Amino acid sequence: MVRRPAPRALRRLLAAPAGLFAVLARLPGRFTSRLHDERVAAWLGLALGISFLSAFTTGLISHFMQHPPGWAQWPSRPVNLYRVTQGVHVIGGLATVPLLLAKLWTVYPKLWQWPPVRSAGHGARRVLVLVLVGGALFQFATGVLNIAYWYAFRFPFTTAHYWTAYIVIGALLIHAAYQWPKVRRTVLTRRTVTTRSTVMTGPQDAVERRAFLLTVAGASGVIAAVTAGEAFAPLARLAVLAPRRPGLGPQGLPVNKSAAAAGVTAAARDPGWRLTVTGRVRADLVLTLDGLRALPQHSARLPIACVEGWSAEADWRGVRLRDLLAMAGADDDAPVRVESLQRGGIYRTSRVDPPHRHDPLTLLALDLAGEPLTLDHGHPCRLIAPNRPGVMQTKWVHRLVVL
Ligand SMILES: Nc1nc2c(c(=O)[nH]1)N[C@H]1C(S)=C(S)[C@@H](COP(=O)(O)O)O[C@H]1N2
Ligand SMILES: [Mo]
Repeated sequence: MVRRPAPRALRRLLAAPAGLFAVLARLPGRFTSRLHDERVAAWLGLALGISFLSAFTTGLISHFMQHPPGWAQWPSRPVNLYRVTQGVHVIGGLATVPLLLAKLWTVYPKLWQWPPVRSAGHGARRVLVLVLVGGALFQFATGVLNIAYWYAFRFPFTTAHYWTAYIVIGALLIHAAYQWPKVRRTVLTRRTVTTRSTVMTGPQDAVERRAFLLTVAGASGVIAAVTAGEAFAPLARLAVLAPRRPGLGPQGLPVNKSAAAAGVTAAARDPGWRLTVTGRVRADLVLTLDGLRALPQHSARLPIACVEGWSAEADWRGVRLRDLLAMAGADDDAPVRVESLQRGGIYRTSRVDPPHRHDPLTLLALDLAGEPLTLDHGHPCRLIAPNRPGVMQTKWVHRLVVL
């Protein structure tokens, strides 16, 4: 039998993997910048590790403030605690983006290691890095889209962001444990080591390395500077990247959800509006707006601290929540559910646990900045309490249910 040569197309097809291999194997040689360096990677890794741990901790604080586990209650003081933790979460998170990009660029040649898997352990470490990088990019992308109010994704942001955080931090801890010797060798000691050709040891290299790291730190600093004003009023004019700014909005305060968007305009304007205190009370209490105004009024200067990072202080005035609950004869230790006129949406109600319930600064506010609340800020009345996420400062309140 005569063996005919394989058709040309088939030969090409067979040659393709070999060709691809040759291209890939040559690629690392093209990463000529001497900044693809172990020490640069270690410095960036250390900064990223600290930043991720900070984001994780402040993220957990925000999550558990909104979904308190049965056995723990958040204190209502210090007044600005949540404002600070959430500012650190969002502004710190944004400032981390240049660090992550620089780190990915620095270690990029490693992604082209050939062969891709050298052993089971090596393969596992590479999968871990893939999870870490993928998870981190996901957290940044969804976080940035969320604070820009661009809900481009179909899944619920908070749930996805919360659960991915555990995956990222788990992968990070294992990665950090594995990389720690490198960090110690390169960052935490002064000794110069010469391993592969990518390690830079000369004085010129040190200058180059420092310049690169300073540039990255500078980029982080610039991002922080142009967003910090969304939470820190003295920098408000610099906050060109912030979606909300203190001082901008009706009564000098930004609005996240307007009355129109919440679909409450007619109900909130209805002269027949009543506030009802009900649930586990001695007797239901029903008050008109004039009735509420006839009760002792108290002032409080408190911030709205939105989960999206912006925050702004304002002067509120209204009735203490604890006075209303006492009038209705509510049980002292019971939590309270504050209900809005709003019909749908997850933020139409919020829960007030005893520490906030008893705090004299927790008000059912009627006035803001010396005038009755505008419709968008929650007319006829809204909850305002210290150390509490903005999403739990319920607007257009019409019912308090003692649980
Ligand atoms: N009923 C109701 N209350 C709400 C919201 C909402 O969507 N519905 N949004 C909350 C959010 S996310 C924030 S940050 C604050 C903002 O209050 P402000 O618009 O008066 O600044 O209101 C909160 N109260
Ligand atoms: Mo918010």
